[in-house]
Amino acid sequence: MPESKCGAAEKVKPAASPLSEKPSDIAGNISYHATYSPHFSPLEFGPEQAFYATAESVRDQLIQRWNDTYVHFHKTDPKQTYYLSMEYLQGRALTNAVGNLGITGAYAEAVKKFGYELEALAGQEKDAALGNGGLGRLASCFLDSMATLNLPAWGYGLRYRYGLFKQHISKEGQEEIAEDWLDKFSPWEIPRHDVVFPVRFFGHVEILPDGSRKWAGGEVLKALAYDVPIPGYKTKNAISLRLWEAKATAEDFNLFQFNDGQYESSAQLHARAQQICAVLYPGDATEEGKLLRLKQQFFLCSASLQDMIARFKERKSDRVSGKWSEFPTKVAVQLNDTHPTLAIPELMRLLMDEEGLGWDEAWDITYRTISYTNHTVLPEALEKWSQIVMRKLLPRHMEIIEEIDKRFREMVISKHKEMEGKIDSMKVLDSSNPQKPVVRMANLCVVSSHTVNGVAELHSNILKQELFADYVSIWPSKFQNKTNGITPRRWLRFCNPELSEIVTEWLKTDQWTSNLDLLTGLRKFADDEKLHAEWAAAKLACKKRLAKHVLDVTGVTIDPTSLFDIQIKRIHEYKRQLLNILGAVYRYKKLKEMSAEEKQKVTPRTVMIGGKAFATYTNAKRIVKLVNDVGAVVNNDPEVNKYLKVVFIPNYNVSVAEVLIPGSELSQHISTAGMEASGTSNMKFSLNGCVIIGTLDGANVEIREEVGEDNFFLFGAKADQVAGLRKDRENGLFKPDPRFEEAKQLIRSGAFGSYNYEPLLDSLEGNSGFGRGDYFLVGYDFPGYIDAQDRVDAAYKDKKKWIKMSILNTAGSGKFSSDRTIAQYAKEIWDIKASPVA
Ligand code: B1H
Repeated sequence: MPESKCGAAEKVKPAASPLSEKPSDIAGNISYHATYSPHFSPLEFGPEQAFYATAESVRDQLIQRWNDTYVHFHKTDPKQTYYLSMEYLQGRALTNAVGNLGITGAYAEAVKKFGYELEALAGQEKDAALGNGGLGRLASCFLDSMATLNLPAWGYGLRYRYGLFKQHISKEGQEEIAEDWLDKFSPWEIPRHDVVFPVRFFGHVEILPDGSRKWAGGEVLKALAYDVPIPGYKTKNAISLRLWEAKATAEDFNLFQFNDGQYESSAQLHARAQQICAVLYPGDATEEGKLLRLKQQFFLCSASLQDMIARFKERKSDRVSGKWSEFPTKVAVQLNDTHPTLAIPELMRLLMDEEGLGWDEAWDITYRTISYTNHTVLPEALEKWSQIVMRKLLPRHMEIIEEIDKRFREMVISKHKEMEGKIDSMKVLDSSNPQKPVVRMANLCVVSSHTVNGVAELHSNILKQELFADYVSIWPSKFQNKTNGITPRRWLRFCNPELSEIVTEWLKTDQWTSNLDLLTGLRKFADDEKLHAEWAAAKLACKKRLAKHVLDVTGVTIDPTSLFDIQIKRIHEYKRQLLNILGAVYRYKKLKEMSAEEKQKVTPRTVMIGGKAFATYTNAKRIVKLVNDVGAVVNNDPEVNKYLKVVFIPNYNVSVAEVLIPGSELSQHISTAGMEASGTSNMKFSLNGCVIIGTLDGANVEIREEVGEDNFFLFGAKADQVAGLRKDRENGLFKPDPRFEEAKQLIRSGAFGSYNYEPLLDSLEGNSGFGRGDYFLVGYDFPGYIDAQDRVDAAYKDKKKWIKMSILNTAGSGKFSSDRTIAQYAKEIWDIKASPVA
């Protein structure tokens, strides 16, 4: 039971105005919320209660800005972007909100009056984890930049009841537990009982007397909006993340059945509504799972588009012309990957069936409104939906998709005869397997969007040269690159106050927080001894904070003077955590073979690996287990544990990243070249003065260019070699390095326990097929990786050299601000302009 702070609240005077930024008024406002927005017994004012009251007080500040921004956009009626995403990884909001509003100091002082540290209260908050990984976190960084750049832009998503699962590590490996982020309530969301739209599923298409078509029947749920205000940094603008919740109403409740004791059947639609927003990414191994995922996607698209259209009409009254053709001059819709593709047929349906437009006009509007970002070229991640399921769930949309496909094929034949032979791979509907005809969602996006973009130079080139090459001949200017970015507020300013202060002091300005290119100004001090001393002290402080986290969550003590080497990301074979752990196993073996004197020369290292494996991805779970098993042996081996520790960081999420990244010195971004579209944690590490060991993949390529080749440990096959190397392997031309064999052999010998690792190790052997035959080229890249690690060890011994590399990483990170990325989207895709609240 936390210490009761009962009575402390009453000592503080009520606030003069909820918006005062004076610490005493803020304290009054907090005490007001503790009393009048009560969620707990009035006798309690422990850290948790204090967090909620503080958050509600901050929310007052946010709502004022959010209201002002809403009214401002309404009056000025600018073109507005809507970012449609199935995922947002918002993490915690308190520190970010007070930081962006510039009231951190005032709030810190205010909560002190109750005997609390702001940081400790911030630690009470649960992460909003409505996303899986990079794609969801990118969406959240983008919202921060949209608000900061004063852009008229909103995000739309789903309000999942349970976010991404909590990862528990047991003797068996990873276990998944539902993440109850709404366990109490979220202080940041505003339920909008005035914003509700109907969303239909199933049913049939009716042909009306005038020949028009209408979707009818089936079941209709309600979408209820929850608004999460997103404050910009140092601006009065606050935009919205609008999350939809599925609901059934009283009309759907069968009181007769209920009174008859048939409780379950009396509320069937309510149960189905709950399923829609129950979890992010339900398992889709079953047909039911697939159907639910498709329902989720449509639910997001339909509610969001109805909302946009309602807003377009609402603001129309102030415009001279109210024509539908103006819609694309007022609305831009960005699809975050193919997950919200159904926005395309749904916009067509709404325009034709609900608003009475003809096909050509509706198509012109849709095409000019929609743009699509591709985030992956992995074949298994390219969505394909069964035509049979689609027709059952969304009969009218299936008709529209068929018509889009037909018109596309006709267009190719009439205008691009030379491409006729390519139609089969370009068309939207693939019925080549009559048992399993599918809709190819990426093709539907490319055909229906005015712009398609990749997320890093290399990835965008692969899209143009491989995945979408045929379309480039038809639409040469449709394809663009927008290299991803990260918000410098959360990912340096707020998560790493130690380094931020140094940067501000040496640049003599804190403007870098919203103009990250200013970091290049650090380059001229890269050899300055005073800066080196300050830099090293800041890093050490962050490493100590990280060591404390590791001790708290794993019980393992790590040495803050050892080299902190981190790989944190979703566990996936293409990301090659297996290469990392095999490298650690090899290092362990060499240490065991060394004499005491030889060991003295070794660079002590702590290898940390963290990340969640998708619940049904067996090999990824085996990797988690292997890392834990290797750690258990290495960390308890007195002969080596002064020189090597291996730690699995459980339950990696946004707030854990905020502790790990500032404390890192080396970070691993070692995917098979061509497979990681961009990566964004690589940018966060580099920004925090961490040196990268990596392949020429995704955004690594551009990071290396920016920070300088000497400040990046490169190894591995290049993207354009990968196909050839796989072929060589199939032809028996691959000769494994003996060091690679030694590492695998040690695992096979049972040195790390008796768990059956054979299926995992077997994936690295043989010469054929996906999953076997080392598809991800771990064996091929292993020797280059070990050599690069040797270069790391040598460089780390030279403290001066290392700190200089660290400084030059931070100094070269300006390009990777999401402010730059979003400014490019705004200008080159959305055609929207800043609209600051006066
Ligand atoms: C990325 C995904 C993704 N690409 C399917 N694709 C999903 C695919 O739930 N699903 O079905 C969820 C997510 N995520 C990542 O996007 C890329 O792998 C990263 O390289 C990239 O940095 C990130 C943001 O662009």
